[in-house]
Amino acid sequence: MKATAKANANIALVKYWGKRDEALILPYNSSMSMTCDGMETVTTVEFSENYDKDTAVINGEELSSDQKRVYAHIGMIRKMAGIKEKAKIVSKSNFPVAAGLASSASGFAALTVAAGAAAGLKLSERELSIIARQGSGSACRSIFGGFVEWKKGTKSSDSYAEQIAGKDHWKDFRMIATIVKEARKAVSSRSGMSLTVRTSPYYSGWLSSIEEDLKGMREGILCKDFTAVGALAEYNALKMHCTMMTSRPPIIYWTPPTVEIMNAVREWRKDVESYFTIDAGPNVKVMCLRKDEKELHQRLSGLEGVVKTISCAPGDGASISKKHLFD
Ligand code: 2P0
Repeated sequence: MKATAKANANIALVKYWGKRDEALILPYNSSMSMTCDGMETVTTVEFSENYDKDTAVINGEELSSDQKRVYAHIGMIRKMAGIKEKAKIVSKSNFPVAAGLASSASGFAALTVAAGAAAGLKLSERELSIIARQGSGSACRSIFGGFVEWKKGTKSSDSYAEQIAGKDHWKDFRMIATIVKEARKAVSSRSGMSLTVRTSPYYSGWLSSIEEDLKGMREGILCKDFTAVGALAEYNALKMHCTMMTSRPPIIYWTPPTVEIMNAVREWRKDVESYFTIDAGPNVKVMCLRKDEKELHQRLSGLEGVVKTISCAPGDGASISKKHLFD
């Protein structure tokens, strides 16, 4: 009753922002993402009668109180499997967590696949996506590799992710995650999106324009039109941030380095085509093609506010691994 799984983070090209059902994590809008090679979480789960309570160690630290939803997720999977044994969970990510780098996506995707297998459940990718979604919305997309769409659905059983194109479809696409100096995270995406839905007068504009973004993004991905995908991803991210900024009280994730990178990317675009996207944090993700990856890495590294860059190609979906994190 022990299994290990790995899953990559994903970065949304059309963002998920707002829940119509907070308990089931059903979103107001569908979203699209790229699963990122090299931003990985590995998780081992063991159910055993030797354990008298659930425990979890994440990146070497005992689970903190704001991560208690990990136990709720394990409880749900235990119930589905009809077992009683308590779980030991050990999880490690190879990138900075809780800095707007989507660790909950890879985290809950890996947890779902590992716990499902450890509990003896035989689950399809679709079922895994539905379960992962209930841990953290964006995790449903990390079950799949390449380019992915999370369809908002009408109820829990039809709100899941599907692959639009595999990772080999567009091998030249790059997402450079840029970690900035002032990497604070003031508001969790969970409470941020709830506040936005309740208080921003622009949220209705976000929703009424989303179908057009999804359609354009799907077409851009399928025909590998970098200009269309980059420009639309940037536009969609700015729209999302405008809805947050117009919440009451406002949610502003940007710090001076965030704006410095945004301005630099727009300037560089004249000779090196690149676009940016930003999630629920100050870090900026820069999109480019493989031929410009080195040059952009150099330029980004030369900026005052940049601490580190992680370059990602389209990556694999979640999978079982044979190497456990504990004996
Ligand atoms: C996304 N984000 O589409 C958007 C863009 C952040 C900004 O999904 O509450 O950690 O666990 O469902 O998935 C981050 O939110 O939120 C996120 P919950 P999640 O990637």
